[in-house]
Amino acid sequence: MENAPAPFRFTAFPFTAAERFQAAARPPAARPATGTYRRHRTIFISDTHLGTAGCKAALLAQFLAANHCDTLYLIGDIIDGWQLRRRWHWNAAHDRVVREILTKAAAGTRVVFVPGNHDELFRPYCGQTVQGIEILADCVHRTANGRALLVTHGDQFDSVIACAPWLAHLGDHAYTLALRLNDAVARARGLFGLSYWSLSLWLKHKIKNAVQYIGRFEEAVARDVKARGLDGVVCGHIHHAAIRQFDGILYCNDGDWVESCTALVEDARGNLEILHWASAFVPRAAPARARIRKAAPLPA
Ligand SMILES: [Mn+2]
Repeated sequence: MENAPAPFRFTAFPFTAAERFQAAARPPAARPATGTYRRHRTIFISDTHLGTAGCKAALLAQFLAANHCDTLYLIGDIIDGWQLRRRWHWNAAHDRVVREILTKAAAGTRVVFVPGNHDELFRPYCGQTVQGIEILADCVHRTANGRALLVTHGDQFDSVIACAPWLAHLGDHAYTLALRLNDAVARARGLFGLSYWSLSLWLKHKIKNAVQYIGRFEEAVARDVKARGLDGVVCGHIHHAAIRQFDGILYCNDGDWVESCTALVEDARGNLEILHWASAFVPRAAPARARIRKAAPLPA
């Protein structure tokens, strides 16, 4: 057991005095009225990138407060460890997200954390349970209608990251810049009472290469899952929510909370759908309600 990692302990998150002041000055997230709470069998979220300025932590905390589930899967890139080496960003909204997750775990929700590439620092702790949260390298989720879905972050399918980590980090820097512009646009729209809209998300959808990349990623994941003899997969990583069929394999991606603010939810009968939390969110309007984009009926 000499190679076993030391038990994981929560340590104080690194705050700066300025961040503490900013956090205290912000109003708390609008908490939806009790009647708007939604129950799901399962919620899958990923790519929240807590610790970065791009994380839509206030919306995420609001989503977690308003949506209950039996099982919550946190599918990687939840806390952005890469950011620790640059400028760590943490405020009261980021705190609320952690508190909502821990509250769910304490209240009996099964919470499973599958680390991704940005939070690979948690990978040595796979197999441990911390504060009621199971940390697993990956796992199989069985839906209410009996389908076996692989739950994994998905970075192992990304040839860029697998072959050249420096290329991924370079791309990450360029992306951080796009996200900063994104927040300026969001602030301007907020001043005019417009709903949140993502510049970087729009750009990515417009860029042909990105679309081709997404397609290749989705196919690679589906091929691997088919070879394992499973019915489908739920992953994240590429920040592009989708429910698609590939050659009899169900491919689900729960999106992200940096741009699109999406979650994948399963109801009591095993139906899966993508929940778009941001599109219905208008600043100063309360309570915000999620617009549900109905997925096509899936074979059982
Ligand atoms: Mn990732």
